[in-house]
Amino acid sequence: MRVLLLKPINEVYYVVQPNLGLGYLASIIEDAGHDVEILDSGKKNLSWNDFTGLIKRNKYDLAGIQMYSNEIPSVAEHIRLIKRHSPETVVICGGAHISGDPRGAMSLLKDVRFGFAGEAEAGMEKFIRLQKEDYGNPALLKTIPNLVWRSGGEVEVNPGRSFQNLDEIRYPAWHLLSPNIYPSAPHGTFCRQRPVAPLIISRGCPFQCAFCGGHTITGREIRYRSVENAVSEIMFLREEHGVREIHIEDDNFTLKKEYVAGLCEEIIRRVPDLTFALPNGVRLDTLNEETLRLMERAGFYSMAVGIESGSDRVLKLMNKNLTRELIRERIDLIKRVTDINLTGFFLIGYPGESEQEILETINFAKSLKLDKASFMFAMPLPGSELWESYREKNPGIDWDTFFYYRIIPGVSEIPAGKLKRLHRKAMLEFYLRPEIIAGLLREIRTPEQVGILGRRIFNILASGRRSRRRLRPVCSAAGRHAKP
Ligand code: B12
Ligand code: SF4
Repeated sequence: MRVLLLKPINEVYYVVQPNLGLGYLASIIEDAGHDVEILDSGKKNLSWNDFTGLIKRNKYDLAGIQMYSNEIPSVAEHIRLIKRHSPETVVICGGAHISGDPRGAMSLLKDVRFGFAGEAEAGMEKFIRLQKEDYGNPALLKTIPNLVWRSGGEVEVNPGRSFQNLDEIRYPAWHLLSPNIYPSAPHGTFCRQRPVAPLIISRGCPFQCAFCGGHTITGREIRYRSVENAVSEIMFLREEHGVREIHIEDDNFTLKKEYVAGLCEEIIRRVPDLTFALPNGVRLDTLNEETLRLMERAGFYSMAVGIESGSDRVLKLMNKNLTRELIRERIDLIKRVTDINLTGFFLIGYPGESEQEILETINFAKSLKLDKASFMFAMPLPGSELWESYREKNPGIDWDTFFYYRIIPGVSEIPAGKLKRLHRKAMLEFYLRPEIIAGLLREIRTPEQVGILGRRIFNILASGRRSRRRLRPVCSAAGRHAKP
């Protein structure tokens, strides 16, 4: 079979980095003897015409599309084009959105034949070995873990199975991801060395933050790869792809201090020349002095931390299990024992949060020893606790708004105009301080990064003022992992 794995077209690509999810699946599909192409629309800056030409030319047997919630309108357009120009291609979807709302996703996208909810490696190993005639065989389809499929007028969601032993999963197909030709502004502002590769070392998180949808993909139980398996992949990336920096994208990488210590020791011993960052955010309550010192020795120079709010009441509402006191104490610790560059993640416009509490968050952010801050509007991500209450009250959802600088109607009780002004205030007051600007300037290492910083400053100044553009949705890669 000829298989296309696609990261869809978006209007804006803020972070463009090798796509691990598609890479893992490509390895499995190649292993089963098929031809796979990974098409990262952001990296290729693909136009709709380019995409149409490609599917007309290649007539793929299978097109697998990764789907974040904000990408639904774009995914729908891709599917429309596939069905028009290559009707025989079977379309299959996976990723964050369908993991959080499998039935809703299938009813929105009628031409999607199959989907995968959650980690798809175990299911894909079986699915990819089916013959086309098996696609109509319910007895067979039922046996495929995590498969979402249509049976009569219903959508079936098979029970999930994820690998308990992550070492059993083959490395992503790095030869199709080519980290060495990705831009130098990956997730987490600037890199210190290039090329950069993202890496997943653990999957899952046992916490239950009410705004988080991660568990619908990776579950609530944390599983780590063995130190040997992780370090071997890092060495492979260095030797085969020239990678100099690793960005760990796990949900809760620092949860197990003994693991982190073991990994750092091994990194110091075997790959002392690489640098590491944690752009996706770690929990402050998992960090202690010993781990921090060791991480810095191993080359960790930048990390993001989930803070979310400056109000203990709102932190409770979010089920974050952190307090202002602990947050301040750990940030002081990080800055006292290391020079690690720190980004704080904050959410504003949380349901039940007052204007006064947002102001407390802004003041709190400014009072902490942070180098950067990201203020995101609360999103009821499918599968999160927030989502459950939101969807009951808001049946017609505008998916386009599930994006970091957009306000999703009906989430906050504060009027949208006021919320935008508060967001702008947060960005301006945090960033327009001499010590923060000086810190950003110190991070610059290449002329290219000057341009990136310029664009980001523009984003800060324009924050909350952007117009909404429709159909061709915007994608960014800020996130829980946002940047200015
Ligand atoms: C790293 C990361 C990013 C990175 C890289 C994303 C990427 N495209 O590779 C960046 C910074 C770009 C990013 C951006 C955003 N992210 Co993000 N991100 C993550 C994170 C932490 C890990 C993702 C990852 O690489 N996992 C490792 C790989 C192996 O897993 P995977 O990609 O999920 O793929 C597996 C399955 O999903 C499935 N699968 C994936 N694609 C496909 C395709 C097919 C055809 C099939 C069959 C299966 C399949 O199989 C794969 C193997 O098991 C997750 C948290 C999480 N627990 O998942 C949040 C998460 C996915 N992100 C989230 C959000 C909110 C965002 C943003 C919307 C943030 C924003 N504020 O604007 C943007 C949207 C970007 C976009 N539209 O592309 C939310 C969910 C979003 C949602 N429902 O849409 C999550 C769950 C975080 C959370 N706290 O809730 N993100
Ligand atoms: S936000 Fe972070 S700590 Fe909270 S549940 Fe999600 S991954 Fe876990």
